[in-house]
Amino acid sequence: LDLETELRRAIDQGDLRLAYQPIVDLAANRLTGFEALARWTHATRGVIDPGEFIPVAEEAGLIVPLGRWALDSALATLAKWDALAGATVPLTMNVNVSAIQLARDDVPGVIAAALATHGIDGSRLTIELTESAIVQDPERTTKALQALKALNVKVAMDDFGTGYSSLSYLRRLPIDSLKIDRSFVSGMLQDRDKVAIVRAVLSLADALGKTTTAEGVETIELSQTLAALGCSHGQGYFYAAPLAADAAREYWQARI
Ligand code: G
Ligand code: G
Ligand code: NA
Ligand code: MN
Repeated sequence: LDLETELRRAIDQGDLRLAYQPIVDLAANRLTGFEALARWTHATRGVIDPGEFIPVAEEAGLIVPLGRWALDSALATLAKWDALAGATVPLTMNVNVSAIQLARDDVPGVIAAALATHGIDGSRLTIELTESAIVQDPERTTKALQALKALNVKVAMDDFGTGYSSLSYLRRLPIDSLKIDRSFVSGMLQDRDKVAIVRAVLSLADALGKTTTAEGVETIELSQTLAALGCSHGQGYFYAAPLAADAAREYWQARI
């Protein structure tokens, strides 16, 4: 069977899982939430990377059911954690939304329904969009982001600096935060050019009133340097790799 057929079946059978990577407030060294990342463990092929199956899902139109599943599943996890704690746990959830999903599905409607189903306040959800989402269909993206704003849902620009979109979108669109791509962060202590880029992004974000999350924070030195430069949040192996749901629960239970 080809990957597309197998992926279709995996989505139908509920074989995909979400992994959860911690996001930390750098200045306070405090856990604030998780990014949900899709994982597919195939019976014979083993773990297949999202870098491999997300493009297949996008081409085959499967990104719509996959994206709906990811949103529902991530919010179900938050609701489960709330129930476990007997109160609303002070954690946020980031979910990736593909450009093609945004163009083909009623993403705000799907999100509104999932928030209601699981009793989650919109302010606890952040949608991570890549710059390509904006380039693909600026008008539709603008409408969708405005509808998300009405739900109090936050929007983060993922992999910031690696795409092709115009900086003017940052002014025009309701984007709350920038995720600084790992390629600029890892190794930045040994590379003046990377530091210059990170500083420039932080300065831009600050001037525009947006928060920032550095990806690929692998060492304590990086976390301290980024905090000193004014980056608000960090994510990376220094804190934890993406964790299975139970391990993520243990992670926050030990810290909250
Ligand atoms: O987990 P990993 O770092 O390998 O993920 C690589 C990329 O795959 C992420 O940066 C993200 O862009 C994408 N990805 C992971 N999970 C999802 C998902 O549920 N939906 C979409 N659209 N992309 C995802
Ligand atoms: O940036 P993007 O979301 O595409 O990348 C996500 C991928 O990066 C995931 O596969 C995740 O496992 C990986 N990742 C997460 N944190 C780190 C890190 O600190 N260092 C490296 N090298 N990879 C990381
Ligand atoms: Na992402
Ligand atoms: Mn990313």
